[in-house]
Amino acid sequence: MTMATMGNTADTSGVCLESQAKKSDNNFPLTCVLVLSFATFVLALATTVIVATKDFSGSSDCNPTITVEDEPDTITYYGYLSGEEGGGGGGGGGGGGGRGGGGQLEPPLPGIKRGTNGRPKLIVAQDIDYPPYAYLGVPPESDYEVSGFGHDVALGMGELCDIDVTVVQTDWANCWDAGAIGTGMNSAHYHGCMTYTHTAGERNRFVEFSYGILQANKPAGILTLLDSSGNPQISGSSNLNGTKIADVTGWAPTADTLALVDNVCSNVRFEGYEMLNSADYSIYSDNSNDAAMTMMFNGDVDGVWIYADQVHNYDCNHSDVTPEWNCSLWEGFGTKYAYVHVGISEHAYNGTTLVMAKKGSGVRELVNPCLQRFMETEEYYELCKKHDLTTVCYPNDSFGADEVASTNIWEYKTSELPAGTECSSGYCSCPI
Ligand SMILES: *[C@@H]1O[C@H](CO)[C@@H](O)[C@H](O)[C@H]1NC(C)=O
Ligand SMILES: *[C@@H]1O[C@H](CO)[C@@H](O)[C@H](O)[C@H]1NC(C)=O
Ligand SMILES: *[C@@H]1O[C@H](CO)[C@@H](O)[C@H](O)[C@H]1NC(C)=O
Ligand SMILES: *[C@@H]1O[C@H](CO)[C@@H](O)[C@H](O)[C@H]1NC(C)=O
Ligand SMILES: CC(=O)N[C@H]1CO[C@H](CO)[C@@H](O)[C@@H]1O
Repeated sequence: MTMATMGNTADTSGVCLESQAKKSDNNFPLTCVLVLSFATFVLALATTVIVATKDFSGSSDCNPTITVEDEPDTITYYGYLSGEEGGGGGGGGGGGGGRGGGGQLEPPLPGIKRGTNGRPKLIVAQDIDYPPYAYLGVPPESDYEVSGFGHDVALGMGELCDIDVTVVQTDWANCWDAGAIGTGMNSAHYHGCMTYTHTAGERNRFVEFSYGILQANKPAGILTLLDSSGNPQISGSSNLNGTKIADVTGWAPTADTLALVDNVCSNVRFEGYEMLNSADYSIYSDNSNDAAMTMMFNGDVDGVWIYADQVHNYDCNHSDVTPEWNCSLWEGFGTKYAYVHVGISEHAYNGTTLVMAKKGSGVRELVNPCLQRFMETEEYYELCKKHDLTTVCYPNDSFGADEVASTNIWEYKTSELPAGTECSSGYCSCPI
């Protein structure tokens, strides 16, 4: 086996690989199963061997193949189950223990007990510096647990469809790092990471996304400094040729997507710029957004390619969550710096998603049918209201007409900003 292949499979189980390296005879899948089972959970050993043997027997290597059947049209939520097991599981877990509920309910994770009794288990991760999507909860909301819109939707969905959802904390870089899948997710520390934007370009080569839990609500923008008379350092009509732009490493919009985007003020594509990674400036800050801002203030770059609502979300004047970023860096919006572009949407296929998971893992099929049902409930509406997201949620019958109409200023394309919007508001209109 080449190093390249090993790299690809290492995530599923390092244990497996070792045994694979030692044994290359026909028995190895079984060995593999045994080692794997031992490493997971002794109590579940007997069941797991029976189940796993069935699942692995046709597999020519140690990489457990999980078969995702065609979307069943009657069992709405466990798209992950095969027809046979779906019958047992779909009945709401009534089938009980043993074989009936012991099928492959979810992709296996090393060191994690599998879901049983027809209840799939879903372990999803988030960081805590991205309000209102993912932040550190404080009393009375929660006793310093991971919190946020993603967390709430995941748990609500799990309750609706009998999926055991656990939310854990991680660094975003474990999910998605500079231009590639993060090591935490690639090594299957969890099934997926929450509240990622389904961007175009590079992410789709490594990961799959569930449906969006918010409409395409995460437009991109470009920040630049304002001079003493309030004029932006990068003109709104510039194609960025010859400029240096900071990418907020690990965050959408991803660096590659700026080249997919038109400048709506001059109707040309952006090109000829140099993109610098904020992760390479971690001496400034471990927080990629803070590092990118510092790069701009220090003159390392002319602009920052960043979410169009990031300044709003990092405004400590309005935020009621514990800031996990440097508040003073974001002061002076409209005086020291401003967006020279907002409302850029070509960088994404969908807004904020519930789960980003390893490509081909089948997590999407596990989550989507249930998510769709949850998003039709009143509880979804209540969560949108709680997090002040009603205008960007997907409305269902619980939403009042007045709650779905308004558009946030950063969602307008720069050429369509309300007349009279000036850089002093933080959002520059196109130059006349
Ligand atoms: C985006 O999310 C919506 C709402 O959940 C869903 O209907 C749609 O299929 C999603 N699109 C993609 C490309 O996943
Ligand atoms: C970028 O600038 C260089 C040097 O001024 C020029 O030669 C080139 O044609 C420009 N390219 C574009 C696409 O504007
Ligand atoms: C926060 O940013 C300011 C610049 O606005 C800087 O002077 C300060 O050192 C930063 N604080 C930390 C903790 O990084
Ligand atoms: C927060 O308020 C202070 C004082 O009014 C102001 O200087 C600062 O620019 C504000 N911060 C942002 C991000 O708007
Ligand atoms: C008012 C509104 O948009 N209602 C929608 C709620 O969700 C259901 C299911 O997606 C839609 O059919 C309704 O149109």
